[in-house]
Amino acid sequence: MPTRKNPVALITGITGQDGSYLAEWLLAKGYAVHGIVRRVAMESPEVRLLRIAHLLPRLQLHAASLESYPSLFRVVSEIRPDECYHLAAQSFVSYSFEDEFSTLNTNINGTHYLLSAIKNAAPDCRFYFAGSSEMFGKARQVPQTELTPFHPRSAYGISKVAGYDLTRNYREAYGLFACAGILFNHESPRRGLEFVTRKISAAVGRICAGRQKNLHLGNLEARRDWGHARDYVQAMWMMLQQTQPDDFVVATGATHSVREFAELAFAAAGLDYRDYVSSDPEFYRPAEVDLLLGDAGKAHRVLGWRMECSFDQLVREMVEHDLQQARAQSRFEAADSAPSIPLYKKAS
Ligand code: NAP
Ligand code: F7E
Repeated sequence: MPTRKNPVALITGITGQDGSYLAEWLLAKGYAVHGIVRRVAMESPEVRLLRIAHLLPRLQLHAASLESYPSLFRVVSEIRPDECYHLAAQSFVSYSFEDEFSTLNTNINGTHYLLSAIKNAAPDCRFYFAGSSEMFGKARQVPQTELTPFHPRSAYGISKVAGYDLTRNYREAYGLFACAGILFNHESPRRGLEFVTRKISAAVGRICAGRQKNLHLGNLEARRDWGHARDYVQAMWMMLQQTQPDDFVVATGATHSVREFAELAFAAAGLDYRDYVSSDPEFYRPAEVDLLLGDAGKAHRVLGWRMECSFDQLVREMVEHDLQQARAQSRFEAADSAPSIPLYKKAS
């Protein structure tokens, strides 16, 4: 564990869903929190830094590129962090079918450059890699544990297996305190609008506000093990507080279908999803993963990690947030002031 009075944390991907919750968690614990962002983010902070807008006065942001080893080395050398949480990635699985190359380049090289920079400039820094249940893909056993073999089914999954192997190898070959979390899907009102849960909750909000008429989804029978991002970032931190570096599955241990999510989300607003939702082949994937269901037994035993938010609470929180957002957007437009409404609420 860090011995400095105010330990220093560096987060890549701090502008994303997990980065924003993790930054809140670390600030509350007294960390000095630094984040790596793309240079363009500094140019249009009102859009690109939306999820961390409420934290900005307490954060120190650095422009650097995942594609550039020198830029990462410079930031790591300057800050010499106690802990580094590597969350930045092209994280949308569907997009990785459209552009395998950028997904592989960003996700694999970015992880490699960062690990190498830490090894060379801050070898005592503890490192967290954001692994994914997508690494299991065509899973050979259900539920999946840390010992389940990987069989990724997308460039995204492949990139995460490579990142996982790089992390393990830096631990074994160079003695870095490097951990990989194998996190199953986790959602929140800060989820990107392209992911199915937020696509649904945002549609419910817009339909109730009269801004949208229906919702086209892909495979309604696809199932996921969905938890709340706020609970999952705590597991990341817990991994880096152990005496030995190790890898952990983080999951709820229950799955639900996209159909069930939609049913609950529309019902939370008093609507019947069957009146609005249709399945459109456009949103099907060329290859789907098998039943991804996580066994977080090791995280429970070793880390003492527990999830607090149930599936029902998660759906309700997302829908309530998006109902408010859509209503606020309509009110502003009616008043003809039409400022852009933040898609994410402040700390919750
Ligand atoms: P997210 O909301 O999509 O955030 C991704 C972050 O990565 C953003 O800050 C984004 O920056 C940054 N990023 C993407 N491409 C980049 C590039 N080329 N250069 C620099 N930064 C780049 O993802 P998340 O849900 O918070 O997930 C965090 C991490 O956990 C990701 O690595 C994801 O693959 C992994 N993961 C997520 C889940 C999940 O269910 N959420 C599950 C397992 C693993 P911009 O804002 O500038 O785009
Ligand atoms: O899809 C189905 C889709 O895009 C979930 C990322 O955080 O979690 C996330 O990846 C399921 C899939 O997330 C639509 O086919 C149906 O079966 O919300 P998603 P994901 O692909 O599971 C993993 C763990 C990560 O690591 C990733 O970074 O929902 N689905 N209809 C749809 N999906 C989308 N996006 N849109 C639809 O209309």
